Amino acid sequence: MLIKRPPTIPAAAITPPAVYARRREFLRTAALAGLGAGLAGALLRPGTAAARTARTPDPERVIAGIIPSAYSTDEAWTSFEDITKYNNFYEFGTEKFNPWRNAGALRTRPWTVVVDGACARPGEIGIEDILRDFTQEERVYRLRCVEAWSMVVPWVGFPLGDLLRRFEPSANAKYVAFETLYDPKQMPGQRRPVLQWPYREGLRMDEAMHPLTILATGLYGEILPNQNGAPLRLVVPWKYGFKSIKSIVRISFSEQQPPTAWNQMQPDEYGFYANVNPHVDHPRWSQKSHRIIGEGLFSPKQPTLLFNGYADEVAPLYAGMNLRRFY
Ligand SMILES: Nc1nc2c(c(=O)[nH]1)N[C@H]1C(S)=C(S)[C@@H](COP(=O)(O)O)O[C@H]1N2
Ligand SMILES: [Mo]
Repeated sequence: MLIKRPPTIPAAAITPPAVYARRREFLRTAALAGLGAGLAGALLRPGTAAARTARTPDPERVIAGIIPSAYSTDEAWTSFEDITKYNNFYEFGTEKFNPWRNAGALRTRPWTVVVDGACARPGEIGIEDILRDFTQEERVYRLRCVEAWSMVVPWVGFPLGDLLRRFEPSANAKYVAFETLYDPKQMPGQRRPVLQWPYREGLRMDEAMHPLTILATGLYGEILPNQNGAPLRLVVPWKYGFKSIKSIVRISFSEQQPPTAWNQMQPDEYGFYANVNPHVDHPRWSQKSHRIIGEGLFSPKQPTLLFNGYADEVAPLYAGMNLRRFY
């Protein structure tokens, strides 16, 4: 798909004052948190600054008190336009532009997430409590889709493990299962059996507790647009996009590996682990390289890195595992 884009506008010409103010606030918070100049410097790389200035923040949607995360990459951010108009969210249609067109009417307030299964304190938590109780961080992560494109997204979110611990998972909880809202009235895609609804995903417990795994509540400093999985979605930066389940209403601890929407549909195409891995091809295409959305159809392909470049952090999770078998 060819994406048309306006010519690049010099950052300084269009940077709204609010963005400068927010950037200064990041630096102050970073200094207070003792994160040091390296991180503050990374946030100010020219590419990063240019990408973020393409967006005038919507004051109604800004999330207060966001702190920068030490886990961020310093790559240039994909534009807000590309992040919000090129999505997979089959509940709103199977074309990349469908979620942007169709997800607007989804009601994301009030919103409750049930947490149950193998844990000592099953219960539920509302989205407002989630935003209040868990420190919201800005985490710039790559998101890599199995179809050979990637984005660099300034997510807002917090470690999934922080939320899971509150419900006291049992020692025999080996997996965590996630479920999207099922509501065909609001999600027209669910009126057709494109996937087995509701959309489901799962992680092994150690993957879920890894500090790189986050629940995202926003992007570009604002609450999540519906098409990106509002009000709460998973982001696992070393795995393929489909693991990043959107609009989550249930999280369940389990002793058994849970079924996932893509496994149920096409077991040999979409494995449970779905680690970004250039050495294991998808049955229908190579996974050795990909394009960065926003750099154009004719931009050079990037070599895909093992675990999407996060190997130093996550390779130990898979020590001794045959990743060809568990793909
Ligand atoms: N509920 C739900 N979650 C979903 C999907 C979906 O169709 N439904 N698509 C997945 C796929 S295939 C990808 S690539 C990512 C895309 O996330 P993005 O729209 O934020 O880029 O969402 C994932 N999460
Ligand atoms: Mo995907």
